[in-house]
Amino acid sequence: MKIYDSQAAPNPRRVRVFLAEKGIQVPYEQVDIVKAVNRGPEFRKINPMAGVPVLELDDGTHIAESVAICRYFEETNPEPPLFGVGAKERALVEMWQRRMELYLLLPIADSFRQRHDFFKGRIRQVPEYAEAQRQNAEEALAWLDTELANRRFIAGDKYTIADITAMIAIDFGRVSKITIKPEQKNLARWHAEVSSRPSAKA
Ligand SMILES: N[C@@H](CCC(=O)N[C@@H](CS)C(=O)NCC(=O)O)C(=O)O
Repeated sequence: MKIYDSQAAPNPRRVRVFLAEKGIQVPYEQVDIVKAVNRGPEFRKINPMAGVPVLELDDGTHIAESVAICRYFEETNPEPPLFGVGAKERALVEMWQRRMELYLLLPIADSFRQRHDFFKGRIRQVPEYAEAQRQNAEEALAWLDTELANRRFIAGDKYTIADITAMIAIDFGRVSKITIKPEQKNLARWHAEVSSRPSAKA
């Protein structure tokens, strides 16, 4: 088993943080995304969508999509649970995980991808869309600040995959100057807490 990884990118970090929370160690193989090795024909045999991370199982199965990789390890190593326990909690964690993915990580990623030279010639870029998504990301941060007024973590009183997705998204926002505002005190309190966990260094 191994994971195709890239140190500076947010989605591979999501898996590393998740595994650190579970205390699972998996060998990593670095993929040079700066040189676009992930977009070449060899890597596309592993993941036709060209993204990292990818989990390679011992039987040769390749699992891409960081949340799918996390789900695999939630099944093999259920403790501590990071996708919730029981019908209601699992559904709520899924809801918040999807919200963090769709309304926070995606706008933050697009703010970078849709205008930065790194992606020139790799994807179709629409700079106006980058700006629209930057504004959507700023709105999502303001909304999240109000949500976190009433609870400790994103999905409730327990740390979950939703916190990991939100943290890796917000930390990646710095490259597009998307940051927590001084008045967003609930968000800042939450961010300080999740960032102080040893897993955040993964
Ligand atoms: N939805 C995928 C996204 C994968 C993805 O876009 N990975 C980025 C790193 S965060 C990547 O491979 N970037 C390099 C590229 O697109 O060339 C996941 O959750 O794993």
